[in-house]
Amino acid sequence: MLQELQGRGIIIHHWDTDGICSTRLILKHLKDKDITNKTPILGNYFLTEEELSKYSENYDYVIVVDMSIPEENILCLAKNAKVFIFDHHLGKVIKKVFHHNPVIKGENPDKYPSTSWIVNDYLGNPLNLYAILGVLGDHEQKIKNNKEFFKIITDFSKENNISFEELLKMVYLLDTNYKMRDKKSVEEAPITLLHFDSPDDILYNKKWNDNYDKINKEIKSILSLKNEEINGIIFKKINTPFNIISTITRKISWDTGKNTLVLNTGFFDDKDQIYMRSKKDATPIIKRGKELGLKCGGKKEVLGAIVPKEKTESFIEEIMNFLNQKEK
Ligand SMILES: [Mn+2]
Repeated sequence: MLQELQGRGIIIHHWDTDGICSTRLILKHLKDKDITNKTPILGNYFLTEEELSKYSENYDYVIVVDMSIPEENILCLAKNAKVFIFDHHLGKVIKKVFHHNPVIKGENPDKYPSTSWIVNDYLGNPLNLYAILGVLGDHEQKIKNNKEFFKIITDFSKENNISFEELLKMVYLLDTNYKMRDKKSVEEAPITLLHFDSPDDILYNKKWNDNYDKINKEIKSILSLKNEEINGIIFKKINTPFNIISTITRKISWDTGKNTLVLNTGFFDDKDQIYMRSKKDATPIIKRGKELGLKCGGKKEVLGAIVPKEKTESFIEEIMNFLNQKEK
């Protein structure tokens, strides 16, 4: 279906490894077309008015990848362009466009662990490095709990003589682009990958390795600070200009096995970043955030939100209450 598209196209993708690799797969598939790629302003799970008008007026088709942007954004894009969505985040089906997301159609998320996997499958490609890196990007070490996919990855690494650690390192390197707040480099990454022919090209990329060292230093220093714990919930307040809140949250929640809530006051001037990993289904609190008019989204056990500073305290309190409620 994508092959039949005419005119100018644009891919709007998530800034992380899964978004970058999914975009790389689509760009390769559509290599003869007039197509470009952009990521939203880093940290925004929506498009601004300016982005919306630019993208809907200048392109014949828009492919949204690995991002659950608000329905009204999608409908706005769909006024003048054909819209396709490939995603695995929670949300509701947008019927007016081509919305390929097996997870919201009721499929088991464990069978569709990344957008790269969904895209690769849709394109009918054989297994490849990029399909795998997207999976690993979204799950890291946790993929070991998904027997089916851990086997796929282990077999792939044996056949291609790449260790699991090297695959994981590739993910960290690709993710450095957004963590350094470098939107342009995020957008260049899928194209860079098109020109690579060996995994070593990723592993030994100088810029990504330099980024990696800087980010690691910041993460280490943040993790070395003592965590606050309230009723068995880890609450960590950080103040960093780097886009590492999801990494910090993951690390703490996976290391402690506890519900984890992180607040970063250092990313935006007028807004805060909030990130939560829960042991129970996060859907109700994501829904609540949306009711409150906050920019938020997430997955099975994850909430990410961007909150005007004056609303931070009350939303943190709601998340705490949500985490304290016994599961029915
Ligand atoms: Mn993803």
